[in-house]
Amino acid sequence: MDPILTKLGEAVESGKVDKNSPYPPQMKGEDGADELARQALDNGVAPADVLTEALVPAMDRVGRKFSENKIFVPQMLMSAKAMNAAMGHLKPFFQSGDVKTKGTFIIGTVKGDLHDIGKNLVAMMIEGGGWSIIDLGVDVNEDTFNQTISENPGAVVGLSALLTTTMTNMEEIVKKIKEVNPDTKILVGGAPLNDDFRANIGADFYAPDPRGAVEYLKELAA
Ligand code: B1M
Repeated sequence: MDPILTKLGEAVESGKVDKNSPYPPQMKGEDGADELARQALDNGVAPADVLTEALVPAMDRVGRKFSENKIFVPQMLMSAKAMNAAMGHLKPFFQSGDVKTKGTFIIGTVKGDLHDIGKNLVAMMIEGGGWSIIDLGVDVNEDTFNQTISENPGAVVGLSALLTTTMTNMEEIVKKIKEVNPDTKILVGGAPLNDDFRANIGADFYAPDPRGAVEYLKELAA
């Protein structure tokens, strides 16, 4: 593998956004994901290789460490930020169609619920897994989900809920999505959920953390 891609992967895994970024302290003054992604492209590395050989495996390692409690939310956010800095250089290639994404993932926190930290992490990790993301934000109702699905046929949907009171809203939303768009795959997550709840409301998959969500989408795209 091109040594720049190895360095880029390390920068993302460590959360080194750019040269001026003070985090992590042991990488002070070194190039970050921003500069390394640019250099890789300028050196002629294919944009798809930047994504699949550096960014995706790095975010995969980050997801695994988070699941194993070896890193925590702040470190994961820094890695996601570094990944986004690198993605900024790749976006023009995605938009021009030179690089294909694995699919579209529509995500939102269900109506009545304003918690978005977990949802944002899941969205960033899935983007790092090579999907295009439509983030509908928080307090999202069934009509908005259905409208967005009809505009993006084949998209996978992710619902997040953090409150026991909004879990019931999740049930309503799943029901309406399945009524209007029966083939849509729905992934659910959030601290109060479990797989029994997922089965009761008729969603397709429950992921306890971003890594579980990425793994599920990987299987769907295979
Ligand atoms: Co709220 N809140 N909050 N809150 N809040 C909790 C959730 C609560 C457990 C605190 C408590 O009482 N101990 C409690 C819920 C109790 C319950 O329902 N049983 C609670 C409450 C009651 C409330 C209010 C009702 C408080 C009030 O106003 N009286 C109110 C509700 C507002 C509303 O939503 N309508 C409220 C408000 C808020 C703030 C706005 C102040 C703020 C949210 C800020 C924001 O998100 N932008 C907030 C916060 C920060 C929390 C706590 C402290 C932290 C939540 C968080 O971000 N965790 C939380 C207590 C706690 O968890 N310690 C609490 C970190 C985040 C990374 O984890 O979101 O679980 P989490 O996401 C995880 C997984 O769940 C999973 O992956 C993530 C990473 O592992 N995951 C998915 C999440 N979504 C997924 C989707 C997937 C897959 C995996 O696929 C699609």
